[in-house]
Amino acid sequence: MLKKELTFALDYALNKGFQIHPDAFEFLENVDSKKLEKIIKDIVRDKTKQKQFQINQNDLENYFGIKEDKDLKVEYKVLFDPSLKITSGEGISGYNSLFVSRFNKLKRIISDRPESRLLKSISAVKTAKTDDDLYIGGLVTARISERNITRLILEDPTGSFEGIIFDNELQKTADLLLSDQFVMARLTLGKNSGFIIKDLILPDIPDQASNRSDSEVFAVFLSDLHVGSKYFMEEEFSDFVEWLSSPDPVARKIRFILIGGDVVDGVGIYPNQDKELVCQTIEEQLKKLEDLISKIPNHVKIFVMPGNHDPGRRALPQPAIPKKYNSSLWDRENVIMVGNPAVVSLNGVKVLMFHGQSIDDIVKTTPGLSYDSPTDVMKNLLRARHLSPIYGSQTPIAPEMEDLMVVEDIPDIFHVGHVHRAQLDMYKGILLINSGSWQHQTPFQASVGMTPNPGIALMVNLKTFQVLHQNYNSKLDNILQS
Ligand code: D5M
Ligand code: FE
Ligand code: ZN
Repeated sequence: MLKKELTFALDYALNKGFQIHPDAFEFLENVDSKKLEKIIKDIVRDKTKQKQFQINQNDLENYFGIKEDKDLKVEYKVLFDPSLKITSGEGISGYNSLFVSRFNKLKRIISDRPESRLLKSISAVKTAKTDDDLYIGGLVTARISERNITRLILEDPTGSFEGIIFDNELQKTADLLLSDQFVMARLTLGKNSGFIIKDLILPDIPDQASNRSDSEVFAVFLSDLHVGSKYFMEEEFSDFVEWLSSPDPVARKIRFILIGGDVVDGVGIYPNQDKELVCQTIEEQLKKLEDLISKIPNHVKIFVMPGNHDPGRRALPQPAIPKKYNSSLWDRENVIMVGNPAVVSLNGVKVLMFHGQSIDDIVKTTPGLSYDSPTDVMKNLLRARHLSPIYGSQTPIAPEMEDLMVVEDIPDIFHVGHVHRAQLDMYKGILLINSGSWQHQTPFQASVGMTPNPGIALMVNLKTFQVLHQNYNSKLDNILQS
């Protein structure tokens, strides 16, 4: 049966002598019913003036201003996707290869620095007899703070090394080191044959010019929808999707949407999750996601990356959400399924996407970092040039032959989710975005004192890097930290 607002609108037009084309009829069925009366009256008035008495889809697209602007350049490319590279080495030998690969990749990255000419292997340094500075590079196996000193243990493929840090400032730098991250150390031989660490040098991001889009196209950054959870903000998310088809001048320039993981809430992710789900199967959850994003105009490309709630392999790097759970989502022309992490180029702007599971382990072990400021954690990841260094804690890491979590390619935008707090920052010319969430605070989050700021859509002008947002959370007024 037709909604009464739609019946009213159709009767109104018919009484004025209009015909309604079936395409227009279908379009009107999807329009917010509260707005129907005004729309039909406006169009009837305009077309009567033009002495035209048929209403077709074109009229409605003109009215809403959603006719695609063909002049906007839209080019995208998936530059890195682990989905096809995953090999899964087995057990101990797998992890060995992973760490050797990590060491080698990061040594290559740090070799751009002048000091690295002097870099020696740990075994060579151990037998050195010199008063000159020595340089080694290795992965952090331990940092131990005792009274006034910090002991640091590093490992490279030739052996293990222990050095002492006396300097207070350098101890603070050492406190920020993550387990298993790569660092270069400048040392001198101490009087009693031990090594004193004089400086710690991270791979970090060099100064660089970032890429910009030639045309003024916007990309929207979203994550942590948690579709299927009873806390998913379905109404607010639908309002946002509807806004994408509105005459708003920014909405009309949106050509990309990037979803940074936890697209669905999943099944069996935490104890008694079923009591907090409205869709009890992965298939149902993904179908609902598909229904929601099917209302996004076709000229908007949607990149979907998995997080720790999504189906597929849980260990990092994660392949894209497997097609078997929803093949029609995979087959949609404007949907691109990628793994976690992934690098995509949008009109030449490089975006590194990572769900952000490693943040849990990092905030636990690093003084001064917290869930309240995810972009500070993101800066640490960039300095380490690694997305998930800590091995053996909460974040599962697969024994890959190659370490695919090293940040080899320097992005223009670094997009992370997971912590459910939208936040923006800049680091060495890289725009840092934590894209928040579309899930209300869950009982678990309340129990650990986590306050999310959900319901904000962040969007970036890829030409100017200006960031705008749409807020769908009526409870938030001062929402964005940056
Ligand atoms: O994670 C949502 C947020 O909740 C994210 O900031 C991590 C945090 N979280 C999730 N599980 C835990 C545990 N077990 N301890 C502490 N903090 C946690 P999401 O991936 O959406 O569930
Ligand atoms: Fe999440
Ligand atoms: Zn998550």
